[in-house]
Amino acid sequence: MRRMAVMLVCLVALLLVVACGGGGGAGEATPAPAAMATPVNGVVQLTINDGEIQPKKVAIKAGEAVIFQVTSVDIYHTLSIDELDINLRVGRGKTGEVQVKVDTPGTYTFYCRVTGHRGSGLAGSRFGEEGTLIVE
Ligand SMILES: [Cu+2]
Repeated sequence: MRRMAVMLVCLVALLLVVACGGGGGAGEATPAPAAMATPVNGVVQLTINDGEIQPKKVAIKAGEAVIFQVTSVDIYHTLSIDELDINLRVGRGKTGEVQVKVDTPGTYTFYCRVTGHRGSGLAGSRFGEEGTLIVE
């Protein structure tokens, strides 16, 4: 019985460690749907593949210069942010970079400009290459 209690304490301790672990990491361990990506050493990594941009939510600080590193996996894609005049084209299998610096806090949309990739809105479309950039 005492052994059982010790095991229980260990289990609770383990759960606490796991629960507190997902802090400012790169977010590889916990695939939480609403996970917000933030720059790591000034760099945000994005991957565009098969109709999707990952991650879909990125948060940066106003006035902070951040490098967006964009990898296109299957075919060529773009990372476009209309309000910021950003339009980076990245070839298939390549990684491109663009500096993003936004002085005005707000919500911006990044997407792929290739025809049809952003999403047609049709039911069943697998394309939805867009995401949200939050500047705070
Ligand atoms: Cu695309």
